[in-house]
Amino acid sequence: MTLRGTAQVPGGTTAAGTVRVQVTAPRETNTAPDEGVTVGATYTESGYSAEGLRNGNASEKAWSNWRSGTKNPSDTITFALPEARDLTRVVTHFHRDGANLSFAESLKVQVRGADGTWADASDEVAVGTEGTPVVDVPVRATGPVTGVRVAMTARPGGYITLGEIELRAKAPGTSSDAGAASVEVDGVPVGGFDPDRTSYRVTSDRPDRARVTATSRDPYATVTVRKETSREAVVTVSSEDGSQTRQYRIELTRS
Ligand SMILES: [Ca+2]
Repeated sequence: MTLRGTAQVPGGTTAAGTVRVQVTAPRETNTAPDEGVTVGATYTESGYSAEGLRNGNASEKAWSNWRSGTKNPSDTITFALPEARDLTRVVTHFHRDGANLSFAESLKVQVRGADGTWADASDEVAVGTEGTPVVDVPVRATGPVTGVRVAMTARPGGYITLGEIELRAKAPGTSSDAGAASVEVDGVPVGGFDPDRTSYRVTSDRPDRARVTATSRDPYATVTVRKETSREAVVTVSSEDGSQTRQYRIELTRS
């Protein structure tokens, strides 16, 4: 939908403004690597960094809470998001540190709501010791969140190493709309254009020189115009997600 209004320009003048709102089905992406996301830990072994938990590489030893002597009974990784997001799942990739079972015994996900308060977003989830655990936790949240914590409880006397944490969140989907909004011949919109009708006959003073242009219904779709013959042009609209294409055949006749 398109909303039209008036923008107030500093200095007292106004300008016409247009906002186009496109509603799509959401898709899910990992928001942790996004610009502006920050991550920290309650403790990190020297030489490692929580920052390595959001670099897209799950199979590295990015973060460790090893220390000499008594090990930490628990540690927490905290992400801050630059804007509130609809979080769906948190996926924690542990790292197997040689022969050591360097995994948490259990973990819990907590989220910070738009009001700034932290709340549990999962129960305590057992991590297990088979292979290299990947713990995929669905998030319970009543709305968008601005922060995420993975609170880990260590195995008795053990330490923890991690490769990556994914923050799966809803993101705008891509459109499959391959319709044209209008087709123009020499800048004049084709009369009676209907996005679902794909063949037109248009009169022109000079059909061989007529310039055919088109505008897609979805601004993220791509439009190409090809002159098939001196009297026929084909407009092709390809949807943003690449799944759909539609061709409009414009026959040009002498007026
Ligand atoms: Ca990593």
